[in-house]
Formats: sequence, structure tokens, C-alpha cells
Amino acid sequence: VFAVAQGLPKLPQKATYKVGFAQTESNNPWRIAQTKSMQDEAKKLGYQLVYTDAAGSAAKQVADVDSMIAQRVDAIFLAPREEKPLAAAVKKARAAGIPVILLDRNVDPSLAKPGQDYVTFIGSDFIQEGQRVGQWLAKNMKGQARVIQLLGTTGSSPANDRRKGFEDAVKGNANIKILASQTGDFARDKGRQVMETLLQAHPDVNVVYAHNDEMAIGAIAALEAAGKKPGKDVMVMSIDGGKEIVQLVVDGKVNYVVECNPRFGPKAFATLKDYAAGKKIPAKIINPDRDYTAQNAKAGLASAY
Ligand code: GYE
Repeated sequence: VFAVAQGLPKLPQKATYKVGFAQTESNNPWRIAQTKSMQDEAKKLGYQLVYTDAAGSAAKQVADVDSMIAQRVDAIFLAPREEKPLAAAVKKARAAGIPVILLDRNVDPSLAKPGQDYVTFIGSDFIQEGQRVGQWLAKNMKGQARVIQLLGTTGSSPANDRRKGFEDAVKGNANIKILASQTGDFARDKGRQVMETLLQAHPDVNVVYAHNDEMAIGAIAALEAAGKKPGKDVMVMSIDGGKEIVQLVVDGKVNYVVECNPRFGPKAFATLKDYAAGKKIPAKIINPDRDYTAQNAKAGLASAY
């Protein structure tokens, strides 16, 4: 499906651009790797990158986009923290004549549309990521699975879709029961705290599905503090695939990880150039994701972010 560039602001072809990158937070390796990839590519191309860090606040991110509009950047790369509040920011930029490309998270599709309000979304298929975790569990679980699900940031597209994909994949499977689902805000320490509390209410848990590595690593700390062996007594699964978690797969503490690659730079800027050249841009540009198990984790370690 190709986006019709209907009413989207045009981007003139120039030798260099001043481009905004409105990042959502910078407190974990995934975000740091993504920012570095964007900065490296901008530098390589000789573009000026106006970088902002919303520090985990949707309200700050809306203000960050406002300031980019005021500075008259040529285009904005936006990693929207939450689906709804950032849709308005996308529309504001468009009204100001500045094209927006969404990176890694989406906005609510009923509030803003590719090809009309923003150019395109570049990122992973989060529903498919969740489905892959559910399918792997269904295939590899011996006996009854009693799952605790650590959800990502409330109102963010990866949290909504990783939940949906997983729950759809295990629905109707009599061997898989979800004991509890609670947000850990994609953060390590929050993941640990939530897991500690949920462990007390559900001591019979034998599977943890965390929407990202950070929360899985936090959950592992809580499991170990409670005397349980992650990867053995309790199966651990997550999404992202950073070096730290891939090493934990090698160590046998994590059983399954679906990759979500944060290295957006080359693709993001190539898309910007294609847009300026008047090429047709697909409504979605989906990154291919690998996965890690005990069989391939060692070999994958070197190329993990
Ligand atoms: O999985 C998580 C990060 O939006 C896809 O956000 C991204 C997610 C990623 O904080 O670790």
C-alpha cells in the first residue's frame, strides 16, 4: 500500500538539511543505540540534527515538537511516546508545512494517517512480535503455562500491539493461562518492582513475558531474589534483543527473544531523501526482526546492539 502524498508538505531537494529528532527518553540501551544511529547518519550526510529528549513525558515531547516548528527545521523524525497525545503534534507540524516521519512507535491511526498527516511510519510490526512470542511459547511449553505479562508504557503503540499479538496467539489454548498483566513502563527498575509484587500474589508463575528487555532484566532480579531460577523454574521471554539479554540467553536465564532493531539512522535518512526526490513512499516501512534462542544466541551476540 502506498501513501498518496495528499496535502503533505513538500520537502525541497537540498544539499543539506536541518532535521529534528524528537526522542521519547534516553534511559536505556535501546534508546541510546537509536539516538546514536540517528546522530551517526546525520553526521555522515553532513546534516544538522536538532535533538530533543522528552525524558519519558508525552507533554514535554509535544513541547519539543513545538520548538522544532518554531526553529523551522526542514523535517521532523518523531518517536511518539504515546499514541494519542502525539497525534496532535504531528498535525501541528503538518499545518506548519513541516513533513514528519514517525520512527519506531506509531500514533493512533484514527487521529493521524500516513500520506496525509505524516509521511510514513518506520519500525517493527509489534503485533507480529507479540504473536511470535505466543507461538513460541505454545510450541515449547511442556505442561501448563502460568504467565505474568509485563506491559510496556501505557498508551504506547508497542505496548498495545505486543499485548494484542501475544494474547491473540494464545487465546483458546487450554495450556496457557495469563495470571496477570501489569505495566512496567518499559523500565528495568519498574519491571523489577512490579515483578516483586506480582510474585507474591502469584507464586505459581512459571512464565514471564516482558514487552522489552529492560523489564525482563528487572524481572530476573526479582525472580532470583525470591529464590527462583529464571530460564529454568520460570521461562523468560522478551522483545528487543540487546547484547545484555542475548548474553542472558547464552547463560540460560532467558529462553526466547524477538529482536526489535533500534538502528534506524540509514533507513530514516534514506526515506527522507526519497521523499524530497518525489518518490512514492509506502505508508509503513517495516523492519525485519530476527529472534534468539539457546540455539543461535552465541552466534548472534556480536551483531546485537
Ligand atoms: O521495544 C523499548 C523502547 O518503541 C519499539 O520502546 C520501541 C520500544 C522498545 O523503550 O525498549
